[in-house]
Amino acid sequence: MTDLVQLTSDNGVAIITINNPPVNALSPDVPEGISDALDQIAQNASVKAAVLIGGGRTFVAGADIKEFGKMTSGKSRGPGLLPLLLKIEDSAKPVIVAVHGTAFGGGMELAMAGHYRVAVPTAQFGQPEVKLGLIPGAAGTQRLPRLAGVSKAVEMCVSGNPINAEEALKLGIVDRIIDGDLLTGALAFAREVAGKPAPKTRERNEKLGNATENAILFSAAREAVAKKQRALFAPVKAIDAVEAATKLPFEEGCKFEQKLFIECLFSEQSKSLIHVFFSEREVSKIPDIPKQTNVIPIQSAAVVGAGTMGGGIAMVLANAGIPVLLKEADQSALDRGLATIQSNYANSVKRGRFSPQVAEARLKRITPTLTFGDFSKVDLVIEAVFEGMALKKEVFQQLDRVCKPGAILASNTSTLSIDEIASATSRPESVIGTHFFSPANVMRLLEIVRGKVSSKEVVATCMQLSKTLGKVGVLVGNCRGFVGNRMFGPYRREAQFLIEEGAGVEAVDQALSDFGMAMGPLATGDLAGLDVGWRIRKEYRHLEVPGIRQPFVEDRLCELGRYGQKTGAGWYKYDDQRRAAPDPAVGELIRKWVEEAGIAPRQISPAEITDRCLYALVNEGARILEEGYALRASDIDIIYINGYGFPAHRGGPMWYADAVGLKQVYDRICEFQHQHGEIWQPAPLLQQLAEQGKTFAEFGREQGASA
Ligand code: 3H9
Repeated sequence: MTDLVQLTSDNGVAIITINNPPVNALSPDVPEGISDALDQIAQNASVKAAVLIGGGRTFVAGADIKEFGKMTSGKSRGPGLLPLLLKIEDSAKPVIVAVHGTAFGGGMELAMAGHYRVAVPTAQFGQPEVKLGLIPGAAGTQRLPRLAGVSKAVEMCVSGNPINAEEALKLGIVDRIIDGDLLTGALAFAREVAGKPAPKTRERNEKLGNATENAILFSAAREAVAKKQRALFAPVKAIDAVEAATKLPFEEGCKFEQKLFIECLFSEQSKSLIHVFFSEREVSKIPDIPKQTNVIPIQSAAVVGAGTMGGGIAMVLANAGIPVLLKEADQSALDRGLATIQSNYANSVKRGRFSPQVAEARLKRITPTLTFGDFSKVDLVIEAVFEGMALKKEVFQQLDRVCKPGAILASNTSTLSIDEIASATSRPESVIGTHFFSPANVMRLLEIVRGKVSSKEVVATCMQLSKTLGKVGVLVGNCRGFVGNRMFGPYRREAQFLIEEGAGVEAVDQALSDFGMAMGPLATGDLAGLDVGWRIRKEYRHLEVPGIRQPFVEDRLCELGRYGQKTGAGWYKYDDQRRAAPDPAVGELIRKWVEEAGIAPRQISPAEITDRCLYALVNEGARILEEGYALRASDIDIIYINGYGFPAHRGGPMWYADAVGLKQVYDRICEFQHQHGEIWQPAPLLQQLAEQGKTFAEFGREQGASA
């Protein structure tokens, strides 16, 4: 027996308890511990059945993901679960698996090897491996169709989404829901089945369907994957593996699954997605803010400004159960804002996302107001007024007058200095940036901008609040554009330069969407509104270095009133459903303007398009990292994946650069510098790491960012 697994008994029923906090992952020694327990149970005549249960907050969340990196570098042979699962299934005494929390991945596979499964009503079951670029690797693709049917098995293995206990019961994955204490219920179940012949999942073939139906099902699944998960490797392999369950004997099917699992494990996509998994959890660790830092309870909030952002933020708060005041300067703006919120909720109800009752309860939490009257009661205010420093300062002066001491005063600014905004108050320590992304109720990213004197409590509260709101909060420093938009500037600048040098509008967007970006940079501009950047460029023109090349085509489009989707025309033209179509008029205009500017058009390859745009991101990311405005390279990756549509299977821009090799990225940037001038000056950190043969990830570790 190992320390991670305990064996006890209760009146003739053995209890195997896995205790590997926090999530009982199947780390080394856990499978061995279960195996030892089974040996002892087999030898003990007084034991008639066994319950396998997880200690702490969950059953088993899967294989230990940390081990995968060791497996691919040859330092570990991995969990080797298959023999253990056969041993459980072959146990002469029935094994009842008792599930609370999650039975995910290897945990689900472990549960399916038991003869029976019981679960609390809140338990969840899933094969989420595909989200890590993997497929189930311990017979999940072979046992799940035997328990739940082929169609459900395909759905679960391809989407990675879990199901609840009630559905698992209906499907035949779970045999009984236990309403009271799980262990007591599991022991009672064990006594009922002890001594009776126990079913082995691997021998249950009745749900494996027939060849004709299966052929239709698999071909539909492949078509759907080709449409929705076109760039991904694992979903296709998951289908292949489940299909094998319907065609091959169990042992052969397992061998086939193993082969595909290993292919996935060694793929760049899986390495990238595992990086994303850990990075997303790392973001909440702030080196100078200990876990026990006091957090301010947020029981009520207010939002200033009921425009697109303000309204969206009010919805996010209301959706999380926080009552919120929504303030506007005049009645008509307030009415417009509320009408948008109402229609957003109505749409969600129409799409079946939640019931009309839920929508009504959420809407009720939003109280419209034209005054600051009730602001003295709230714990948090988020300002989301028009992006201009003078107006923001005016609002913060007002908030300073009306809000109670200790209330958090946050700004949703996307570009302006938090310190300057804070200087309008007598309590800059309570001021912070909470930069939501549009649409605020959909996008997961929340940049939390730490001012020079934002208190640790305020930072810790906002980091925790991001989780309550269902967002990924990433702490960033107060520089122009913060992290995301600061990097987005050079990225979009390159897209425009490429256009001015001869690339077509669609060619630029296509190259980046082929790379995996959710949208091309020009279409993104149209969505966000080209006038936003135009206004910012005008505001900051005085800061530009004289003689440095600036793109001009987008400004010209704005001068013609082509602001993007909202005006029906930008880089593309749009119908009244906001569907984009190429606009030959734009091509003509560009040709004319470029000729006037004396630029000779040339052929530009998709590879040059992606290198120029992506390396512009990376170069700026390296500066941000060096200047300390992001805590770690992986934080930048999380920002780009959750806020800018960067493909998760590429791991984020900094991870992508590491994967390409920083030397290669640096050399290419030097080439661009040679061709296009100082705008491509390589970031000193990039040069240093490239010369040392290191990665951004190693730089983070050396700085102790993850401490
Ligand atoms: C698999 O099973 C392959 C198999 O087919 C067999 C192959 C042979 N391993 O998310 P949280 C850590 S693939 C290692 O903040 P929550 C996590 O990093 C696996 N560590 O909590 C964090 O650490 P820290 C399939 C893990 O309550 C801490 O636990 N399974 C693992 O919000 C708390 O995590 C999955 O993909 C793990 N498997 O959510 C499930 N899981 O505190 C992945 C978690 O140091 N896990 N950690 O930052 C999850 O989806 C969520 O963690 C879960 C809990 C829903 C379980």
